[in-house]
Amino acid sequence: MNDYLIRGRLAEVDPAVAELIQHEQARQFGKLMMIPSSSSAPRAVLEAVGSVFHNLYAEGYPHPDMRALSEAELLDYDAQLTYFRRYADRRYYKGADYVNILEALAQRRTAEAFCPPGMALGDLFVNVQPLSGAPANTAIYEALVNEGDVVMGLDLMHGGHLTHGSPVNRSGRHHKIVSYRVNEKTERIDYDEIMALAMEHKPKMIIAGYTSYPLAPDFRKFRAIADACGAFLMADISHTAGLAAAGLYPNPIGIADVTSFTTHKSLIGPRAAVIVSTRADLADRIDRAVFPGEQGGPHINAIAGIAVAMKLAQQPVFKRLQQQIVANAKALADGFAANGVRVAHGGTDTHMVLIDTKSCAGTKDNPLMGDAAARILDVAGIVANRNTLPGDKSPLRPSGVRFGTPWVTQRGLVEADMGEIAEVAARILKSARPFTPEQLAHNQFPGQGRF
Ligand code: DSN
Repeated sequence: MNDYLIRGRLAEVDPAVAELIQHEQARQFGKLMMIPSSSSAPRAVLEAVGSVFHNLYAEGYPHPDMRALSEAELLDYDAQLTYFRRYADRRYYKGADYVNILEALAQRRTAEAFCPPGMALGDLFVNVQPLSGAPANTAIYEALVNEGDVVMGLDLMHGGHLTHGSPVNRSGRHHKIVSYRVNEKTERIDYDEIMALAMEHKPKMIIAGYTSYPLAPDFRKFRAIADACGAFLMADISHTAGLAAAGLYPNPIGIADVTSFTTHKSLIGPRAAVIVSTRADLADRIDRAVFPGEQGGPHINAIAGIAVAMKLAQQPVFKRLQQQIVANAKALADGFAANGVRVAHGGTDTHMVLIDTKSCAGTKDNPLMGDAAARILDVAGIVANRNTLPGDKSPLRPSGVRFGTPWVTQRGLVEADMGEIAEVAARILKSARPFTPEQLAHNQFPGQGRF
């Protein structure tokens, strides 16, 4: 049989998809990509993700003894393959000869990148199989709480993630969620309020770490609250894992019972996630909750990408990148404030800035809202996302836009560029005027309709 279907290049086999990829490449290159959960995966990561590891099924885990091996010992193929052929492994499929080495390498490098001072690599139990952040968090619920148990997380509208108890997510449907909120005046987390709420409702798990709250939490204060009410503490640092690995954001590992994070945001790795626990008594529960509880076969190619990303995350150049990401976010926030745009939460400690688009244009009864603002900015070449701010009534009518600096920093932009972006974005948003189709047809501005 002709091997055309196997060996044909994409442009020959499917010119339509090949063209779409080219358009997308041009879009990513031609615009300022400022969605804080996005970054540009290094070529080395993409090579690993696009490798033949993609072709495998390997349900199960590497042998637990491999946790104790150094990178040199893991890469001693004679020793590893001899052991594998003599004793086989815990996988449900044969053929995991190299998968076991790869997964153990990804686990070890993750431990190296995130091991806090005073702990040993062996104290960290790392699971690199979650397909992404939501499945990772769902597995943690599966491991630590039962249906109907009380769980506390930050309200979605104030910066929590869907999986932190939103009623439209299964975390919210299957558990009794008591959301904490930021103080609406300061727009900051209030630990006394959280402690009082926790003592009143006695949650079984408390979640710290956020999706659209730009300030750093104090994980030790959360630990004290969790201890006081007898809860597990789960940290979700999906957004800030790159910053934490570089020492620029508090590292919850060793403080929280369990920490989850995606590897494709500030960590600039593959689309995947990791769960780390420092409690030996929970490690097996978490592994079983990921597989077979939540998932089937892991994406081995993504695990290859994690191994590469965790090596990169330990390089000095990665730390410099993360420092610039944070410096750029602060410059962006300052730039917006200097141009008369209200910066929500009073600024940023991270890679993320939220602005209040109501402060840019419109009236009290018809303000510029986040969706229209994000649409206008996109047309102008600045890609960000609409986002709720404290005080909003519905996630469908958010009054903010969320910006992030990882991708533009990877492209070499610095503080002065952020000032320019803030100035241009402010000017564009402030010149927005509402209109009706009739007014538009007759070029009648300012109008009275919708933005
Ligand atoms: N959807 C991601 C974000 O943009 O923050 C989180 O999962």
